[in-house]
Amino acid sequence: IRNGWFTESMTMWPGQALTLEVEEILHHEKSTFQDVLVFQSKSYGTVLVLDGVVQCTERDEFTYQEMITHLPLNSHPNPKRVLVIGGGDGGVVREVVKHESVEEVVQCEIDEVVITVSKKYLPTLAIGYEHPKVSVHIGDGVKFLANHSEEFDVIITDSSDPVGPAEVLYQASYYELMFKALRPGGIICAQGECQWLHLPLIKNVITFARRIYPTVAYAYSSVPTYPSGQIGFILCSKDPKANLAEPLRSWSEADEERLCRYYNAQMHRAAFMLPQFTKTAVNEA
Ligand code: AAT
Repeated sequence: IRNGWFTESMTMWPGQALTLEVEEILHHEKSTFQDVLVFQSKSYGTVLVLDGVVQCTERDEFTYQEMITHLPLNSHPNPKRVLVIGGGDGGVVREVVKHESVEEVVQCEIDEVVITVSKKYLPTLAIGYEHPKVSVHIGDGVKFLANHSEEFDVIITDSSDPVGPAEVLYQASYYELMFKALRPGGIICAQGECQWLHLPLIKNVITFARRIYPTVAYAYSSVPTYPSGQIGFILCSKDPKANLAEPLRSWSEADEERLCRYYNAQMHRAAFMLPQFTKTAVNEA
């Protein structure tokens, strides 16, 4: 933070940086795993930053949390048990419990400090933790998965970038563990970085995902405060006939209006329509 402005810079997006005007620093500490910063911004509400990288802002968090959740959940015929890896702010579990079929949501977050500061400073996200269907496990997602097989209908990996504690979540071995932890017909959805910045990384993940899962697809959404204003999602299904781009279940228009601010059935389909350079890269993977 310099002269009242926070600048997000990182090796993963050299030569560019998002800058937000700061009104007040609310919290700053080094946890066991990462540098945790929460500040009040001038125009994006409260902002959560881990290791210098924006994880969410109050103003635009809904686009990411809704898409990473409702794309896989509405592509599943009857999701009952859902696992969330990461997602310490609580926004994803808040979205998961909007699905009435869901009986149980388990979250595995590595850093308890992220949960604690989110409960204090991001209550509209952390409200997810108050739901009786949600239980939280503190630990590494890879270690957690190693002890679970054929248990979950959907696994959402709401992870930070592959520099730091989330590096393990971008490896083939993690995708194999998720496959094993899924029930038949299960679906995974993972934070899939940005097509403008990380095409080689995206291609690499899709390549090994295709060796493990019969169905793999890429989708993306607009998020103003993520690098280059977009973020992607890697979706895989155990079902070889699955068409992830077509929601199997959808809400009525009235329910879409009541439950969502970004997601609707049309945005679901649209998210899988890729610009040619991305489509080519995904096809080559
Ligand atoms: N919904 C907010 C967006 C996030 S949060 C990512 C979370 O993943 C963090 O709370 C972090 O502590 C957690 N995490 C990192 N590594 C692991 C791990 N190995 N096991 C479990 N949880 C982990 C993502 C923002 C994306 C930013 C894009 N630039």
